[in-house]
Amino acid sequence: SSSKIKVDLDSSTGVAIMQFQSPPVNSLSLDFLTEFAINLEKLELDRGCRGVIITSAQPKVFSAGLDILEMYQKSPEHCAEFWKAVQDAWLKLYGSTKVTIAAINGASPAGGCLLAMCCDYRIMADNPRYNIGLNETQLGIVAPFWFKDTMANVVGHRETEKGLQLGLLYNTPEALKIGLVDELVPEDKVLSAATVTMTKWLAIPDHARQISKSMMRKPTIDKLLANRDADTTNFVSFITKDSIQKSLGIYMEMLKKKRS
Ligand code: CO8
Repeated sequence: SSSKIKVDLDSSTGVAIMQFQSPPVNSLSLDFLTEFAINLEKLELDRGCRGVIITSAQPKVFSAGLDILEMYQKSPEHCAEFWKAVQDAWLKLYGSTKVTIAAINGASPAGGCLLAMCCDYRIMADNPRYNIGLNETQLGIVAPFWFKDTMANVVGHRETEKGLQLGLLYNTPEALKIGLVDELVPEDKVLSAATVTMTKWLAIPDHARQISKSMMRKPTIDKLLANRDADTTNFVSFITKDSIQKSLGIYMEMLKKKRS
C-alpha cells in the first residue's frame, strides 16, 4: 500500500517535516497510525534529527481524527488492535524528545486535535472555516482520560471541563484565546512560521530542554503506561455496545448527507 505519511529530514538543520497525505481527510486508520508511530520512532533514534513539524498535505483538513470505520461494525479483536495503535501513536508523540510543532493547516477535530495538542507548539491557519477541539461527545462517545489530560495540560482544567462536555469545536480566534493554539497566521505562512519557531526552540541546549519536557509530561505518560490494558478493555467494551454503534452509524450518515 502507498505511503500515508511523507517525511523529509533536512540534514543541515536537523528538522524533519512530516506531511500527512492520506486522502480525503487524513483520518487516523490503523495503517496510518502504524506508519506514524514507525516514522516517529525512526526520527527519535536518529541523532541527526532535532525537531519535527507535523502538517497536512491535504487541502482544508489537518486530520479528521480517528477513522470511524475502524470502530464501526468491527470485531472486539480489531477494536483492541486499533486502540493499541492509538495509544502507541500518542505515547510516541507526547513522549518525543524532539521539538515537535504542529502546523495546523486545516480542520482538526478529535484525534486531529489530540495530535496537535501533543506537540510543543501549535500554529494554525487563520481561516474562519477551520476548527479544532475534542468533539467526541457530539458523536455520543467519550474521550479517554489521557485525551482529557493532554487537553488539560494545554488549556487548563476549566476550559477542558467545558470543551469536553460540550464537545466544542473552537474556531481559530477562540482556539487562540483559550491557548489551544499558540499562534494564528495566514494560510500560506503556516509552514514558514513553524520553521521560524523551530529555530528558536532549537537554540536551547537539547538536554536541558528534553529534561524539562520530560519533567512536565512524565506523570501524564506514566498514567497511561500503568493502565494501558485496562484502558484498551474499557474502550473495547464501550465501543462495541449496541447503543454506541448506533450513535456512530448515525454520525457517519450525517457526515455523508451534509454534502448533498
Ligand atoms: N472517519 C472516517 N471517515 C471520515 C472521517 C472520520 N473521522 N471524517 C470524514 N470521513 C469521510 C466522510 O464520511 C466522507 O466520506 P465519503 O466521501 O464516503 O462521503 C469523506 O471522509 C470526506 O469527508 P467530508 O465530505 O466531511 O470532508 P470535508 O472536507 O467537507 O470536511 C471534516 C472535513 C471537517 C474533517 C469533516 O469530514 C468532519 O467533520 N469529519 C468528522 C470529524 C470527527 O468528528 N472525527 C471524530 C472521530 S472520533 C476521534 O477522533 C476520537 C475518538 C476517541 C475514542 C472514544 C472512545 C470511546
